[in-house]
Amino acid sequence: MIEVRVSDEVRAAIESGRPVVGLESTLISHGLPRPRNLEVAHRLEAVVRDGGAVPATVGIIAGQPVVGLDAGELRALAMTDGVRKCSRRDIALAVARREYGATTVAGTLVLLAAGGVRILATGGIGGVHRGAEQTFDISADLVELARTQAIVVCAGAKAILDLPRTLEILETAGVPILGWRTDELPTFYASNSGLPVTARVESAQDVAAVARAAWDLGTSAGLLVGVPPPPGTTLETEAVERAVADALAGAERRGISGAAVTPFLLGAIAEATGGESVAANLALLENNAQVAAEIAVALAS
Ligand code: PSU
Ligand code: MN
Repeated sequence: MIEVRVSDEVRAAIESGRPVVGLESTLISHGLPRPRNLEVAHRLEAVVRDGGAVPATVGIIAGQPVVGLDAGELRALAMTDGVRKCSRRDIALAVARREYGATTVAGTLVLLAAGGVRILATGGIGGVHRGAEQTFDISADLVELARTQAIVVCAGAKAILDLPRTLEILETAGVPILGWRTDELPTFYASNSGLPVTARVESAQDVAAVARAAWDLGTSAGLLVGVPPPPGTTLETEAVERAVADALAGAERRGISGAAVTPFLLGAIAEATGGESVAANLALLENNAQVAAEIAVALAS
């Protein structure tokens, strides 16, 4: 079992059955530009608190996995170079070498499970990359969702991915996608993908009931909640598609592969949209954190 340091506040909340919401840190270290990334990290925690839950941002500090980073630790992950992007496979490396690590959705799920937290908010999950039939680039987020009893609240999967194939893998893995007051999978920059969710949910109680039923059944998989980005913050689909196509071509030209692909594409799209994608990203992150808090409160009651 991995030794996870759970902060006093998070531990107290878990022990007394109060709601906790996990937050990942890769989006802070590798997904957003400085110094906005640190502001966002604090803002997401504040949103969770306003929603009546305790935030537990996850990361690895000098080799120590932590559930519930403090302000200094958040700053270190946001502002330091050379932070390792940690999916499940990378955690042991960061621990053994006493490194700083930012956890992806997959890495965060591993550490939250060790710490006893069952709900996580993020922006968009990783998924099947376009061209995966050639590259086999499929995010470990999907594998971890398939084997962790947790709720992941997100704005769907990002338009940089192959969304239909991502849905197919989730179906194979036994992970339902609950559409938050929507019938369609959100695509991060847009609320409509034309792709159906498994079921529509109208409330946090609704989500909590499905999760309890899944866990009571002993199913090992997680649940995904897809929350449409807030109105007025979405980007025009055609502009996104152009930016994605250019970013993908750029990645190929430069021979970028593996864990570097997602951060590269996000950076290229931010540049191509003049930072509009970053603004959209922030809006939906807050929105997702708020919905996750609501669900955590429903789960705890
Ligand atoms: N989506 C974003 N920003 C991000 C990520 C996803 O909008 O920074 C990060 C998440 O941490 C996610 C990870 O878990 O990218 C997936 O990376 P990969 O495709 O290498 O598994
Ligand atoms: Mn990958």
